[in-house]
Amino acid sequence: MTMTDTKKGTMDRREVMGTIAAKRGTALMVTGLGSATYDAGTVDHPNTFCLWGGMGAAAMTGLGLALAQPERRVLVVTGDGEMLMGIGAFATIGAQRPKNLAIVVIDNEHYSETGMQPTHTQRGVSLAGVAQACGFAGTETVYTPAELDAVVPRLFETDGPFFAAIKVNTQRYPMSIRVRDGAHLKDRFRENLLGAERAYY
Ligand SMILES: Cc1ncc(C[n+]2csc(CCOP(=O)(O)OP(=O)(O)O)c2C)c(N)n1
Ligand SMILES: [Mg+2]
Repeated sequence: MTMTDTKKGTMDRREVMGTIAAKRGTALMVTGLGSATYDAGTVDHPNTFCLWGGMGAAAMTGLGLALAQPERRVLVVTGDGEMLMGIGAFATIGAQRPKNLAIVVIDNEHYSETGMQPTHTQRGVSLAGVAQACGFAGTETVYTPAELDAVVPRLFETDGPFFAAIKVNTQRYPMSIRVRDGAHLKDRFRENLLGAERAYY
């Protein structure tokens, strides 16, 4: 495989999120700060835990959840900047190899929230290449809706860990989510997953 990604993305990030969310079933989802969390807010679900200000922790949060909940599928959806900040997570996930974990990066090749500074993926750094080198069971870089449709079932059905970088265009959307209280978001997720009895003790 080529270890650099140089083609440009044309897909719309909100359509990508909608396509993934439509197939999530009972999967638990963790979203990284920035646009991935705002995208997820448009398809809000109590089984989604969004990181809301902490950068670089989405994949590791997903790993912890996947290890704690081996019977559930866990999907992390984050941005290229957020993933680059926590890039060591690939090595830890590769060492643990949780079968129920998939990571998606919605890769616009920019730090959108802070003003569209280019990230290293714009210069050809391949996150899929890093994930593959770290021992992920499957990795893809996705450019087209047809490729996306082929990848989505692999997020939820095949043995992981699986990684997909989904190249999108640079469209920016309003940066808002309906529920902004981090403690509430955490409690909502735990209660939905564990039941009220176990969520707080
Ligand atoms: C430790 C830390 N550094 C910087 C920031 C500021 N920050 C918030 S969002 C963001 C950009 C995120 O970029 P990316 O993950 O690519 O998301 P997207 O482009 O989809 O918005 C940055 C730099 C932060 N919240 N925390
Ligand atoms: Mg980005």
